[in-house]
Amino acid sequence: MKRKWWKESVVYQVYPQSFMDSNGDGFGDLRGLIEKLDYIKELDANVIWLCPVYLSPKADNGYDICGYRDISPEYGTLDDMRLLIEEMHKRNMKLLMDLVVNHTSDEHPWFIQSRSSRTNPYRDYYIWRDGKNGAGPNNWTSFFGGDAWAWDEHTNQYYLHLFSEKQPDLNWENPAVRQEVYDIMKFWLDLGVDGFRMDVINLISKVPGLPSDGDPAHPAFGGRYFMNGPRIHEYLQEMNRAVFSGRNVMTVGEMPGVTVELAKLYTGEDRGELNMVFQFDLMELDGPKISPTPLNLQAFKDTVVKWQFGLSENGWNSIYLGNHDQPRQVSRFGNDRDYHDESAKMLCTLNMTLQGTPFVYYGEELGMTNAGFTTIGQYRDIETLNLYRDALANGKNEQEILDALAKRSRDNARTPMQWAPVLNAGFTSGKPWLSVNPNYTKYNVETEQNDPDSVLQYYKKMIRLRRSIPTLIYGKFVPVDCQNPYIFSYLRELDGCIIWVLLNFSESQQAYKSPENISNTFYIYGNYQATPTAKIENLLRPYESIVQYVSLT
Ligand code: ISL
Ligand code: CA
Repeated sequence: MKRKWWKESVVYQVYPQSFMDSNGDGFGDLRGLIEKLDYIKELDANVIWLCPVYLSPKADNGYDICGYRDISPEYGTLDDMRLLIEEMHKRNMKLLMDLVVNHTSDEHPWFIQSRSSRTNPYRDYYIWRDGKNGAGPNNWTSFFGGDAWAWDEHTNQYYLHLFSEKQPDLNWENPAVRQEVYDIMKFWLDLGVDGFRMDVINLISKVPGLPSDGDPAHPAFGGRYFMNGPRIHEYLQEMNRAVFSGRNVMTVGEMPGVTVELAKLYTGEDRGELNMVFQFDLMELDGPKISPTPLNLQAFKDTVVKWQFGLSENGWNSIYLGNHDQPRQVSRFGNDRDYHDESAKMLCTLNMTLQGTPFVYYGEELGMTNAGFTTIGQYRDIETLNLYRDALANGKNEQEILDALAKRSRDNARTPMQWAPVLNAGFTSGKPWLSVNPNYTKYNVETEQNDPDSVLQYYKKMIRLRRSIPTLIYGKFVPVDCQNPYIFSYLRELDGCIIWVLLNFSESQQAYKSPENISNTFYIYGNYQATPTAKIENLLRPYESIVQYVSLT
């Protein structure tokens, strides 16, 4: 397997609106992020993925862009961006920009032109179609609820929007659109950024003719025809030739609906497409957002194993359990009430010991939890508000909806970063755009810096281990005790160096099996004090995690 800097990196994801507000307007900004670079550096994450800061009317918090070469004034200026890059490079850190090019804002000048007349030169920058029987041309639905087609009265056609109506899809079939995107990417690389996280990038190629989902006429495309279309590999390869030649960048493509088989193509070493993808299999194990179901550990393990095996030879995984679209990982996969610290540390251990590049979402390193909102008025996210509206209209009970949102709304992970046990958690001196989680008094940077047993200290230690032990980066993944319903256990092996990871996903003590030919173990790190009990009786305490060297006979 080839060694690469982006395989040896740990990425820290910043949701800029919620990270640090430098001027008291309640919104995080670039100056705030710059103030906190030393904090991220000390964590030993070396790459930052910055969610969108471009000019945007913010219908979807910046994932609706109307100026790709400008910064939204709430975040700062292009000069602030230059300063951020300079300050990061000084610290040997790299910056990934969020590239949102499946769609633009409806307020982007291209779309304003496009919708002005059927003959406008920009008409074909977007996907316009005549309707069928008084509705859109096919049955596609928006990720944010409702029809994916919006009627334009002025030109009497529908346009496609896989997200909100304010996010019309670009027409990648048009070579001029592709050229525009490549020029934008070069602009940012020339400014000094080190790579891109590409938003829903497998949606840029749709199946020709835009057949309705489920239409059996196109068996090769799996029944969902707005994703992984026939030209996707061509586009990504073209992008590489046009933009990345001669540059040593990092790329990660966000891909709803991607399979292991497709990911092998997207990340294969000699294919010239992407370094890694974000897959959604683990995010879809606990039911739809509006009606969540409990997690099944066996399914979780099987999914991790499938991806670890699938991309072990040729390709590369990204490792994440949370981001700005998902609930907080300790609330979802751990137990944020009775075993908060133990389970937050256990999940950190998982993230830092799998094969693939780990992503840490801001605040995860403190054990930040779901928001705990109880009324709809507390939420701001467009997806959440639409889900609520649609579910109510479908006759669902309001309390059930609120319970579901409390588990799965995207706003759970967007509450302000918890810096200190002071007003607004030290995030802003003004009124935060989204409420601070009241548990900031307990889980915050200042308090956790001073507590040797905190989740934060554990992250610092685990990230350092991850980055300094080649076996944890490149080692082969070998599952152990596969059918254990409570414990996830696996080896990582490289050049005779073997590391054994044990993770208890349950609230009680559990027995585990050792690999058969084991002769000796040497404890590296864990989330409880090391005791002989675990070794002798093969028992793990609630949410216990242990990382150890082993020798085999
Ligand atoms: O979380 C999701 C899956 O249920 C979707 O809400 C999410 O929109 C999807 O994963 C795609 O996400 C990306 O593109 C969206 C943007 O809202 C998300 O924040 C972004 O990560 C549209 O640009
Ligand atoms: Ca601000």
